[in-house]
Amino acid sequence: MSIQTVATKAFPGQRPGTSGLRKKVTIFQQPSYLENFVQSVFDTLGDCAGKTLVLGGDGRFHNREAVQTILHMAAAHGYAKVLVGQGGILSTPAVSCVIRKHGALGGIVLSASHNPGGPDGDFGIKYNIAAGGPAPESVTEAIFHRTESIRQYRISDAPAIDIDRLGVSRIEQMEVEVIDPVADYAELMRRLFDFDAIKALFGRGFRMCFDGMHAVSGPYAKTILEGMLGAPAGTVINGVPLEDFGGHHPDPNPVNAAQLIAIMAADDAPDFGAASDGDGDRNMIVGRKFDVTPSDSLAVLAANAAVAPGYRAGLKGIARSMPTSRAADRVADALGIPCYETPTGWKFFGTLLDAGKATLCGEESYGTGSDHIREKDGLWAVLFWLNLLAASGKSVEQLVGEHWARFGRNYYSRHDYEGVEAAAANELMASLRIKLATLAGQDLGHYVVDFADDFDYTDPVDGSHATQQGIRIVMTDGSRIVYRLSGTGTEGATLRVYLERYEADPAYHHLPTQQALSALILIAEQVGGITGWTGRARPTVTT
Ligand code: VG1
Ligand code: CO
Repeated sequence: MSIQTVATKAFPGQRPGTSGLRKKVTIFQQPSYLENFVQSVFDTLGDCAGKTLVLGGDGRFHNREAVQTILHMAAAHGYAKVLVGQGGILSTPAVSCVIRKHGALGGIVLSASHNPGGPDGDFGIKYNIAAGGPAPESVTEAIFHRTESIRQYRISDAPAIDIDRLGVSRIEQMEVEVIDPVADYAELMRRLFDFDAIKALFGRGFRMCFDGMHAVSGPYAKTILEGMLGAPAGTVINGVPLEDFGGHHPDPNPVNAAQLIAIMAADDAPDFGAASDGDGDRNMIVGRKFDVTPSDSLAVLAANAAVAPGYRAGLKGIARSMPTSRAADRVADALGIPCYETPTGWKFFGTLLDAGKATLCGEESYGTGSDHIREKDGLWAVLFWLNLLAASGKSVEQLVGEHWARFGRNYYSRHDYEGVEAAAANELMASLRIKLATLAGQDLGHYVVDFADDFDYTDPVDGSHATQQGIRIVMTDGSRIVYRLSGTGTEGATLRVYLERYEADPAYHHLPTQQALSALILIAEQVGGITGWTGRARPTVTT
């Protein structure tokens, strides 16, 4: 056994996007592709002697091979120890939890999250820092620059080690500890939520359906819901992680989680439904014949946070990504706490959480979380809802209806145009940027434009700056249209159009969402020229 130095050539395009480097599996299977990126991470970190690394992924195709490669490279880089999830499995929130609990220098998450998996699907890799969250852009950019000039990587030639058996083994001088992927995470959840109350709720015959979408959250949900909380066996469906997610898109929205939506629409529907994504950091909340938008979910949890023991002391602040609806802002106002607006991507919440400025965070893309870790957390949100349902004795629909009656309703929808030609998508954005200066004051029929800009963010904690984070057209009544290009896709470009309208009057709180937003949808098309640029008459996915 010895450490080898292997010559390599740089690959173009190894720049991390919204959440890590995501590419087709076939690209990651090229010799040295993963090695180059990992060596660039290690080179950026510098000396790792005596340090601990956390390693795991969502179990998608290529996960196991990648785990072995990274273990052998970590051994060649001087790490004292790697904590790896059994079978190479760790959800994204579990990685964050384990890094923090064990004082690791950082962690590597192997996932392309909600993107499809399998030999023809996507793979991904992301580095998380000691606080437990995704590396900030200063670090991801440094890693990217390193990938452009890399000439060699180092790796141990020791044989592959068994990652299925719990316990400690060694590669060179480095200790490898295979850990239970669920234990640390479950223990944290038990401290945050009133498990006795939730247990009593299930004891009273409360029924729920959790859709693991054949992704990583299945084992977590089974242990916590069916094991610790006594939910009946069968509460978790599609609970076994598969390398190709059963051929589905592990993206918990009403379009991709059609099976759960059908179950929740049946006459004998359970009381509560939920789903999580590929790597377990997203959540969708569903009531009987009633979907909760992620933006509303954040606002409802914020307004009721005190039901959960972990949040009884109150919230320090709320943070949401810019395109997320402003429902949470109204709650922050009522609570007399600040509400921060950040660019899309969980990495922008890290500084606010570390500085104690925000307690809850959320994104419209089915992401919710808090300062308990530094990633969004799917099962955490589900447990928070269960805690609220147990404490209130109300249904999901009742809780949301009462929330709207108190705060008003922010009608909200996101229209995605997937797999659009990248050049056309960029031109659409460029042509919008040119129009920005002339939009303010324009009368667009139902609405008058208050201001229009390209969202630009200065982090209030570390002063770092992010530009071109989404074009927003804000109307005088607060309604908004936001256009942005996705940073997580691997094929062409995806245009996201976010639409929001506030309605104070409870008499108008029960319109179909697309109908309530129809005037804004028309304006989004007129101003953006979406059909002209993309050749698409309608979005591929509407959530
Ligand atoms: C999308 C979402 C964003 C989320 C990101 C990672 O990014 O819009 O809110 O943080 O995915 O989520 P984009 O750039 O495609 O819009 V996950 O669960 O895929 O790690
Ligand atoms: Co995810």
